[in-house]
Amino acid sequence: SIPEPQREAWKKFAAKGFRTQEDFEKEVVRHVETTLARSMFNCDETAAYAAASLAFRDRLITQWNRTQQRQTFADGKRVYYLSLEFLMGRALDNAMLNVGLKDVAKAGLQDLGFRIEDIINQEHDAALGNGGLGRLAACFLDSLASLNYPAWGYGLRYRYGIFKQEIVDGYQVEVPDYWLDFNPWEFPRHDVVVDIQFYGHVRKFQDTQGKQCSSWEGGEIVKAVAYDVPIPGFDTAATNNLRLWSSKAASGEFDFQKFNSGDYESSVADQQRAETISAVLYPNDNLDRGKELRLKQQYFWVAASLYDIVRRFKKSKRAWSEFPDQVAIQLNDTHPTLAVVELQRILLDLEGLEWDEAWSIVSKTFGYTNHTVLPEALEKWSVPLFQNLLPRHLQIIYEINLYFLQSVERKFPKDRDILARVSIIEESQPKMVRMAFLAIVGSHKVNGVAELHSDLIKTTIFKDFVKIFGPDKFTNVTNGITPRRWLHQANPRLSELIASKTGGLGFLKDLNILNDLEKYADDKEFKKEWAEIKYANKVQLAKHIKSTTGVTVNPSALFDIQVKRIHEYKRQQMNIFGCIHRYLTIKSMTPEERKKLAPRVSIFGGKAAPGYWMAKTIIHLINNVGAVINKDPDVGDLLKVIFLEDYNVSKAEIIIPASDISEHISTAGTEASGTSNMKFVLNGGLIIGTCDGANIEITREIGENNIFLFGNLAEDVEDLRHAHNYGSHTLDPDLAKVFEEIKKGTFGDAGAFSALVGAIEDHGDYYLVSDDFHSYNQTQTLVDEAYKNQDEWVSKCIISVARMGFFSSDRCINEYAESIWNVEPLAPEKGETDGLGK
Ligand code: BZD
Repeated sequence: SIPEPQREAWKKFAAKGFRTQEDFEKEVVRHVETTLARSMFNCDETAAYAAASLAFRDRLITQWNRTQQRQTFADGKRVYYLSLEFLMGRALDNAMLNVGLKDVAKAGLQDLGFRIEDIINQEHDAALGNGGLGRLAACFLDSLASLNYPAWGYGLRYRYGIFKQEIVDGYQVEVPDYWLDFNPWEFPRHDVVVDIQFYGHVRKFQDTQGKQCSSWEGGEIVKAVAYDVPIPGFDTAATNNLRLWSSKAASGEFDFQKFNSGDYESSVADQQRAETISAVLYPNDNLDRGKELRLKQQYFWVAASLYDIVRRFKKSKRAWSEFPDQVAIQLNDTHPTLAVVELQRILLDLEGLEWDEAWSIVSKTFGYTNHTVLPEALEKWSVPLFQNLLPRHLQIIYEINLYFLQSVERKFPKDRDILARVSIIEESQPKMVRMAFLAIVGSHKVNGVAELHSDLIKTTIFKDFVKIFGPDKFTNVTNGITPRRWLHQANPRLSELIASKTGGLGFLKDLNILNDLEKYADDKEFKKEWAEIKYANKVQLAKHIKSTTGVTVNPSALFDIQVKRIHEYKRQQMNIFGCIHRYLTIKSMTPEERKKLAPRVSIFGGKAAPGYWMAKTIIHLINNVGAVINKDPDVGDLLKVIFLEDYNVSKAEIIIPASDISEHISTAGTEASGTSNMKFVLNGGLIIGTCDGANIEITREIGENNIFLFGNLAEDVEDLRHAHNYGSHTLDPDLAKVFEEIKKGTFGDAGAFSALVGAIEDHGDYYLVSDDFHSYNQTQTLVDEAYKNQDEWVSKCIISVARMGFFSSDRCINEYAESIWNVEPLAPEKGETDGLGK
């Protein structure tokens, strides 16, 4: 660092970042003219976006520096959130709002000849995630910074995020998402580089004191390079860090020895192999495929992150026993579970601690969040694959398992089967490492993401572990969403209206303030404004639908929306069968009867994993049904079926504020939480849903008069499935008619949909579509009726929003901080907040 006498000069010239409109404009022009080497004669919207983003990035990095200095100086406990996915969406709008300078930027851009909306729309989404799990991580980063927690996110800097979805002739086509052409939001840290080892072998030896030691040797090295993304908190100078690792060949550009000996191709191949590690996000959600490259990604990211965390800890010169007082690491699902093993290896092999001492540190450091009970999503790795890629880690896992099983045996000497049930190693062919079990054994707390889900994991998949470790190790932290992005940014007019009645933007920091709205639930003037905002949001979505699909929809119709990853358990198939049922009903009516119907637009969106054939078939059916219904003159405005291409975070910001009703209709017990349900209600939409995930707590908060629940309960699912397989299974008569229509070819080649129909008719209807179909349609009729009474409908929406305070991710992060991490916020000093716009 700089010697004391010279520091005055540094302070004098310290970067400050702009505060006023004039300074913002200066910064934009400077970036256009110098960083981008352009001028006012060739500054298009892309360049203006780049320059505005760089101006904000510069401002954030000064706040970032101060935040990091303050945290280092305070030397307290930090949280590290390890997630393979961060579904961040766009950064510019978020930065402007969180820093409180959007108005300044708007005026500044206008003065320079641009409309702020056009500039914001230039940005490519940072789509480094699949769905709920990745977006949750992004909401958590926003809350951690906004609440001033000293916290870092660690992830992978994928060159390709989740694929772009195109719909061609009704089919999903995947297009690569190359998003790094120009990314003004990251800081490459070419000086923060970590060597990561793979393959090789383990050498056993005795040290000078005669202690048995192990050393992992040979194999190959790949470099991990850090890229930092500043995360601004809302209305605070605190700016946290998201560190993403990028892989690079250890030998630099290429291996010069090979090059010089004429082996050019193989030297390039080495380089490419290294870079492949961080090349692409696996596009499967809730499905484990066991591919070697995925395990490589996991170890690469975990090893680099732990190296960084341990290095930071070692600077403080504390005793190792204090590690868990300084460091809390949260495992976002099992994807980072190798961190448990890697920390044990570092302490044992590199730092020379004894096993028990090391293990006591490790198991106090980690917390594990489970996001699913679906068996096909529970991660397992084949032992031979592990043995080859990470030989020393496999040894350590076996040892962890040995000590664990010994303790279980001592506790339950008479239970002969329990050992096989809870073993981290599954005795299959080949043997498998059960990552969830390893995560439980290596963590001090395990949490589910909604009450029902947390109860389910305790009574089903992790039941034995509750017996072994006691119930206190297992807890619930119900998910939340950030109101900054999902209300203020996505629905600025509603946010403004709420602010006008609740005394400013304080509700964005304490969402329980929304309670104040309840007194306006019958206020004529307020309701009128509320309804106007919803209508305007629907007009905006209708425009988007028109421009992307060519279909005209009526903004006065009821907008019924289901947007999420396409999955059989989420039951988009039930929704589209419901649309067909509605269509058949309309067709069978007289024109007089039709006049009484409430017009409806059914909107779908979401990606199918590229290898998930059934999910792709569902997309195909939705598109084909839309093509038939949307041009049927008998139907007109009464029903439109729309599939919106390429659902992502920035599209969600347009779609969610425009909904009247949204669908969260998973088979009871399958959706761990769901978070879009929270977003829809917070934006003044009602929901139709099953008693699943967070729907149950949403009902508890907003009241059962304000939600449309239907379907079988989680506790009955097992019996129903059993009855399908061993008893008689009669198809719901309305569903049978829908199937007849599909088989007739009304929606294109019936053969294309035979597997979808067959799964229900002939193969056990695992997701209980037929069992719930009647209840679903009946409840949709209740929705139609309720929507006709607009006055009451709007009151329901207002009351629901007023009662949504619980679902802020701020509440959720405070719960993690208190009950799992044991960390305190560290607020900036007073002067540091200077210049924050209000
Ligand atoms: O996590 C989702 C659950 O399905 C939702 O119910 C829950 O609300 C959110 C947040 O807790 N899970 C995922 O999104 N899972 C994945 O995306 C995923 C990705 C890779 C591998 C396995 C699962």
